[in-house]
Amino acid sequence: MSALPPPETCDFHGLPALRLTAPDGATALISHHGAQLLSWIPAGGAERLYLSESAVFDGRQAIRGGVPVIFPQFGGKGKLRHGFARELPWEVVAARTGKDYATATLRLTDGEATRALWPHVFVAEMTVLIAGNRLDMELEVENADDKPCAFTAALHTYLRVQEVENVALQGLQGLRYRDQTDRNKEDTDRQEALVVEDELDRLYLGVKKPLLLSHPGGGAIAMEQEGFPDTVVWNPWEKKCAALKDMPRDGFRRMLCVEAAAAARPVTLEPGDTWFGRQTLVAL
Ligand code: TA6
Repeated sequence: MSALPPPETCDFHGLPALRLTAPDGATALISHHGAQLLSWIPAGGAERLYLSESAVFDGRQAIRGGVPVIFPQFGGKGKLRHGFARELPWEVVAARTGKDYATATLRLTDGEATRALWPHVFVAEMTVLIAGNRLDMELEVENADDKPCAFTAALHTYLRVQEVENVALQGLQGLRYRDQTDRNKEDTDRQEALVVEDELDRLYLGVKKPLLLSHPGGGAIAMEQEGFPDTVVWNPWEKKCAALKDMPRDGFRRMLCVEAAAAARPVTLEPGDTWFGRQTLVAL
């Protein structure tokens, strides 16, 4: 049997990236910068992730779109806002094409710069696996220090949509959420499906069931998460989008972030312990 070609390293807007191609034709593109997934095309399908046409690829700031890895702080202000993981180069530690999948793992460890912001010794690994119509993303964090650490994290997934006002997100009914556009006011979602008609920034708590994003006439996406207790749903809408320099003015219409997160309460790890969080997307 002939060996399957391994994932290739390529240049994407001047940054090194890894292109995964599964034997069934599914593809993914992962930037070493931030271990950020920038493209996912399921077998026989079309692009499912939103990547801003105005994204900046300077190897310093986070890339607007795809799946930024948020660690060790979700949200907040200052230098640690949404963490440093999305702004640093990760190292590829494994990449492989199997009989019916392709996968890669990238690693980030602490250095002087990270310890100045967050005083911990850690090993973070981001694994992406594609197979057919399925995408698995897993973030694993090991506390390699001799003291406990606490962090928040997320996979800040930007889903591509044709027109955000036409999509419906099901699976959140009955859940408590914090409205991040309104001083984190808590409420319960009573709607059968969430429809986006304005700025939206909600942190849903205790999300255990799968979610379904459907577009009329377009493919749907089912999403499941494990290890991440929360889900953030975000769309900046017109005004906030216009203030984002790395997004076109109508960019908000083409995306919806559905993020698997550990954000409401920090994850605490004892020395030597490991945590993982996974988000799975299935294109329907
Ligand atoms: O996850 C939602 C959110 O925290 C929003 O509040 C919004 O600002 C967004 O992330 C994008 O943040 P960024 O730092 O990437 O501009």
